[in-house]
This record gives sequence, structure tokens and C-alpha cells, in this order.
Amino acid sequence: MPIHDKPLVDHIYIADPSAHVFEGKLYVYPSHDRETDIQDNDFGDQYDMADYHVFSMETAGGPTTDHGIALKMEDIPWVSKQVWAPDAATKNGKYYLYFPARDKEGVFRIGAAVGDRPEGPFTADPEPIAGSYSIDPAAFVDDDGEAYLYFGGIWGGQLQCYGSGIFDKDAFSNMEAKDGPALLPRAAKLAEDMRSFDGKVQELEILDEAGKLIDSGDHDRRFFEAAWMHKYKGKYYFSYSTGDTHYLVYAIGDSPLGPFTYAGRILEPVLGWTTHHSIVEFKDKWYLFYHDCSLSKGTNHLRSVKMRELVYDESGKIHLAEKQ
Ligand code: FUB
Repeated sequence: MPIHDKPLVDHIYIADPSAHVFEGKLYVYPSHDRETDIQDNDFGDQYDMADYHVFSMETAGGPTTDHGIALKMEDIPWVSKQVWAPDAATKNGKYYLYFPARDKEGVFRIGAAVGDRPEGPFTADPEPIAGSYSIDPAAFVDDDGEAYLYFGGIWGGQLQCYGSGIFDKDAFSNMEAKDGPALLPRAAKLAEDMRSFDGKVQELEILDEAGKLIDSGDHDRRFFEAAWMHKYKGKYYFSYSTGDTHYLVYAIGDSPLGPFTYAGRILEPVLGWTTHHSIVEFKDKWYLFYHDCSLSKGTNHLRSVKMRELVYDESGKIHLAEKQ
């Protein structure tokens, strides 16, 4: 069976896969979707996750090991609910898990947890990362050892509350596209401890081919959620989900903090409302990890993770490999 037709696992529902190569193996850090009676709404209350499992593979598309619970909500002092899309990084012999969740006031923040092994267990810091907000953290450690955390997501992910740079609770339910430039994803440099920000949170500029910021009405190209960063031949590829139009797209830049120029679409809409992914090189091939709702026959909050091979053309553009 082609690798993209087969969920990595089918014994539990998982989503938002962040893939990394650690210690020569492919590790996947997803959300763990669970059954709920909560009705679907635009703020994502139906995504009611409570813990994280970590998975690994020795070969791409080969058997996937579920390493069990790596961190659970009741062990994170500041969290009230909804532990959403995580990511992981390693530095100086330690492994770090980054995760968004609602704090006791219902505001999404991003937490860090540390462990000695890629599969955990991870111990969460007692407070979220100071200065963090919104959802979908993606960690990237550059070749020079500098580490960055990318984040942000609109509607349920509350990024619209920070449009002016200052938190505005009244903007929680603001879902209308405004005129002018789209809301921008955020990033911050991680400090040497990998559990705090070194400096201010910055906006990442995504420009069109004319060098103009992508417009908020340009739903096929503007940022919505699911940030990811990878590097290919010295260029920085920032990829993301367009959210309500359900595309996975990417933009290319010369620096980890942008600006990035929109470069194209990686994946067309899949079954289910959300689209979220990661891109990783493993044994000289490139792979896209993503989720859809085919295993649950279309239930939006019960997703499963799949992978596909990617190729680059001579100009550095990304394509799905024809033969999977
Ligand atoms: O899994 C909950 C949310 O759905 C994620 O944070 C988003 O990226 C979307 O996949």
C-alpha cells in the first residue's frame, strides 16, 4: 500500500504531526485526539485533548512504535484544558517538548517540558513560557545552534486578540477578515535554556511576488495556523496552513526570521476541517507528515496521521513525489 494511504497508527486518533530525526530514528510528536460530545464550533472546543504520546519509526513508512504517554494535562500546573499541537527539539543532550494549552483564564499560552529521551517522559515547567501566546509552536534549531520557536493560530488559537500587539480579549470572537495585511505568524528566539524567549516576539512577514504583505482577504495564501520551519540548500522554508481554505502552503526566505516570499502549495485540502503538517529529511529523502479524518470517516476532531514523500525541483520548489 502506498505510504500516503495508510495512517501511521490506527489504535488511537492523532493529529498535528511534528516529525524530527533524533538518534537516527524518525520521531513524531502529534496531538492525541479523543472522543467527545462537544459540538464542532469555530473556536475548536471539540479538540479536547488531554495528553501526548510520542511515536517513532526506524524506516520511513515502516512499523510505528507508540511510546505511550509522554506528558499529561494533570501534571501541568498552569493548564485548564486543550493540550493542542506540540513540537520537540533537542539541544545539549536534553529533549524539549513545546505545547499550547488554555491557562486557567482560558487564554492559550505555550509551555515547555524537558526530558532525557526523545520519547519522554517530559516534565513541564510550572508556568508557560513568559511572553508566549496563541497556539501551534514549531521549534527549529539552525545549523549555528540558534533555536527559534514559531507560533500562532487564528480563531480558536486566539491570534486575532494580538492584532495590535497587545492582548485584546474582546477580539476572541472576531472572525472577519479586515482590509489590509493579514495577521502575521510569530516567532521568538529561544534562550540557551530552551525554555524561555531571548528577546521579543516578532512578526514574520509573508510577502507576495511583488514584495507586498499578503492581504487578509487572500484566504488561499494568508497565514492561519500550523507554522513549520525547515531549511533546504541554505534557504529557510516557512510553511503553514491557510486554515479555512485548508491548503498547506510555503514561503521562502534568507533568514530564519524572514521576510518570506510566498512560493506555492504543498497539499490540497484533505478530508476534515483542519490541515497541519511538518517536513523532515530522513535518510536522504524528504517527507511531509500531515493528518486527515479518513480513519474516523470524516469526524473533524478524530484525525489520523499520514506521510508522503516530497521532492524539490531545480528552483527549490516543493512537489509531492509522483511515486509514493
Ligand atoms: O489540534 C487542534 C488544532 O487543530 C491545532 O492546533 C491546529 O493546528 C489544528 O490542526
